[in-house]
Amino acid sequence: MQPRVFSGIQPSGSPTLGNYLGAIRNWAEGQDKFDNIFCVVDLHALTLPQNPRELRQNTWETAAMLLAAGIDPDRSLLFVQSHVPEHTALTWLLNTITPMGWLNRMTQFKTKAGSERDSVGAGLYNYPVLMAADILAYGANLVPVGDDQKQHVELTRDIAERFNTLFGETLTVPQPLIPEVGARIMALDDPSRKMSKSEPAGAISLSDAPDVVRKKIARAVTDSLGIVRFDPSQAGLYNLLSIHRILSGLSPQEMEARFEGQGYRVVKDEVASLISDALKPLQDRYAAFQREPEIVDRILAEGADRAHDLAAPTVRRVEESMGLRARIQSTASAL
Ligand code: AQP
Repeated sequence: MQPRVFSGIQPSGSPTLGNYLGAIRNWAEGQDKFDNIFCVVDLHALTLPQNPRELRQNTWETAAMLLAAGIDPDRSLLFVQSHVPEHTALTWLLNTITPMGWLNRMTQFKTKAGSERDSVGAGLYNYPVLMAADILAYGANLVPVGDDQKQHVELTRDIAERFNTLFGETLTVPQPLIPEVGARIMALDDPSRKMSKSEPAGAISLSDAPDVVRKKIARAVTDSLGIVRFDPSQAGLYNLLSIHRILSGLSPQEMEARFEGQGYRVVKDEVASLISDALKPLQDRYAAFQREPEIVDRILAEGADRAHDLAAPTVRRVEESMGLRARIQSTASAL
């Protein structure tokens, strides 16, 4: 049997080049190697304020983008998180065995809550437990994610191990699968911060037209050294060269030789062209889904039914291990 992978993406804005290079592209490429489950995690998006109309729109757009990026419904299960109630049911159960101290250590909460720690919703604090439920409900073996989500997958492992120790072997303990290159694409306007869909100023959206990509890359923050080296201390340039490397397949040495004696403008022009060339087929397929949105709706409806069939037995086992459903069972056996 192939190892099962589970991964999700939040519809918290337009998917970005960071999401694509760090996650979606690898999901699409790995489809023949794994038993694949991909999810648009709208309940996670709700952990920060969302406009309901925009959330609905972003959920559809994100699902259609995944399909346009090559997620194939014949090889992968694709659905929307809130369409499968087992995710929230399992979250509650796992919450009861997750120590607060573990959640206090999560860096994403610290970054996202910032100075608003006391006023953000409790859902933001519980975000990692919902993510653990997503993964554990399907018995996933591997979780392909960008570097930023590694800590959450490690927490998922801890929760699964704690559950198994407390109640007996029930949950599969997953492993993170982090890409060697592209695990963290940085914001164009501030290369010390990762590119994020909720901060569009520093992001390339997967739907950006070539002229928009060119303008954004031209404005990307670099440095005043004027030497093209593949060196993390030149953070802005390093980010652009990392994008180049993934899309062109050139090694760092080949890139340095190619750009020797050239200014950053040449690098930026090439990076912009590589991005637009990579996005073009994806954008064409996305436009086709926009013309026939019912295709996406049908794939998501079928995906939710199949996901429910897979997750329900796990949640049932978890409930029974924890001592729930006892009355229902004894009534049933008395009949
Ligand atoms: N900048 C990035 N570089 C590489 N990988 C990235 N991912 C996100 N940003 C980058 C990976 O994309 C997948 C989906 O991410 P997500 O939507 O679940 O949540 P996120 O990591 O919080 O992504 P964003 O774009 O930054 O969303 P917002 O702005 O809502 O917080 C994950 O595998 C993630 O690692």
